[in-house]
Amino acid sequence: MADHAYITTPIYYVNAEPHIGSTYTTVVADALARFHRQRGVTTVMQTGTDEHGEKIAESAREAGVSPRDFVDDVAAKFRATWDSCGMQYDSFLRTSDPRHVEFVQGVLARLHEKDDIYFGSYEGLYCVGCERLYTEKELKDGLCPDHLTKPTEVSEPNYFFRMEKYKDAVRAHIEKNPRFIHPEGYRNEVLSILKEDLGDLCISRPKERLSWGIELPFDRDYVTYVWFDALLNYLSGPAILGREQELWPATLHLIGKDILKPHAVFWPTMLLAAGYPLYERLGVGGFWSSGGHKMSKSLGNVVRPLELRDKYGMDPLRYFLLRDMAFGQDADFTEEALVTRLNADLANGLGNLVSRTLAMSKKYFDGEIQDVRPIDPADEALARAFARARAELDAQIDNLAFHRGLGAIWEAIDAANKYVADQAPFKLAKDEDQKPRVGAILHNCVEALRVSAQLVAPFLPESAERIREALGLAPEKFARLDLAWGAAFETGHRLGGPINLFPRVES
Ligand code: ME8
Repeated sequence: MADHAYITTPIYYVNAEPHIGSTYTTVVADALARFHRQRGVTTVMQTGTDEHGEKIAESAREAGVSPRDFVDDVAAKFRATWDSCGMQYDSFLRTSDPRHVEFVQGVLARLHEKDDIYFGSYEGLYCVGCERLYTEKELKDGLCPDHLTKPTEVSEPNYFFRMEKYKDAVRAHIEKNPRFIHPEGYRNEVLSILKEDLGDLCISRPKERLSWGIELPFDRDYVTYVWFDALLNYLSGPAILGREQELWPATLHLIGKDILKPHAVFWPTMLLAAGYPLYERLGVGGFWSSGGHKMSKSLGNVVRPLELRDKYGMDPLRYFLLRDMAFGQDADFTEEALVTRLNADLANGLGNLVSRTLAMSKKYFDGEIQDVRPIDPADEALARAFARARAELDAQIDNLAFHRGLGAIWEAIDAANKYVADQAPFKLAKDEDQKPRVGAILHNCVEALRVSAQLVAPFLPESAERIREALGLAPEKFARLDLAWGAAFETGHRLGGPINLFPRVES
């Protein structure tokens, strides 16, 4: 495993409030960050807000407030939402932060100095929703494929970044590094984009038309806007933390498929021009629809994370998002599907294992852990099922296949529930001579719970913590993933009473 993990989410536009899409990418980043921290890797997760540009200025105008007040308000809402959802980010980057502005101006000045930024004429079809120019070929029936709106024709003198100059080097890098863009389908898409004529990247707007941007240090009549400003957040964040040397290159940029081209084409060319090594990996996620339709305010089907958290709890929401979408592919969100997962995997699976283990321990031994011996081959098979789950989880997470990783953990949880049914301690307990074996079976069940809680901790942090508490296990011991089976609990250790981790929801 790498010596550090620096994981980023996109910085979200402040013209919309957090919804299930931004929540998904942030949950993925948070789960991965926790996964690495749990394995002792120095980890930084960064998220934030993208606050400059035409569409933000427009939204502020519509709200009847100044852009500054507008962005302060929405950025605070993002932060508060992620805090309420328990996201453990280490850095929250706002592009209106003066330290970010200064960083961007420094890069602009250097690139201008080496003639990688020049003054030219800007003409083309511009989509304000995407804040970028489109070629005729990229449009669908003359409309932006994402927003289904007609782009505006623009023509004005502006500053350009020499993207073409670095294009071949980026292509060679992607060809040489199969892991650079994941999943492979998006890698192929980028390689074909890079075979075409890209042109250079317009990076400015005349200030008289757009004042809500970052002033170019070499021409105060112009500002830079969205992409040149936003992408640099991944570098300015570590610089603000004073950890640029340690954290760059980023180990993983997580994005949605809508912003593939800026991240896989604009950003690496910018990095090469500015003399930075390229980031290690781009993880491209699919899109959530809502009830079979694209999420939109006008359709009234925008799914809000806090409403779901209040209704079902944050862990069930996290579980559903990570389990029901194969990372990279699209998926559909419905509350029914969430409830199905909650009842089947959480309540019947993990929740059941927790409640029956603690209830039987209480009933037969007053919550006291017994000797793990006598050992039966079934006990060893159970321990092996959890060792396999751990290995499979690590491999699947490396592949960003969260749904499969969780599937591997649940195979072990199912094996544990089957172990209880097969070993039937509730039957053996009727025979006083079998008491030592009943004690050993329950010790194994407690071990299964301990390892289950450790494995699910990055994905279901609140539940893992509740299980840890119920088991009466010290945090230092819980943090150790490599604890041998049977070594976590001394004979005589006291467990807490049964808990109802995931109450069933009637649909
Ligand atoms: O594009 N399903 O910001 P943005 C899944 N500021 N993920 C979704 C989603 C959906 N329906 N909708 C949005 C921007 N996302 C720029 C980024 S980065 C330097 C600048 C997620 O607020 C997904 O991760 O439009 C997508 O890439 C991101 O939100 C876009 O957020």
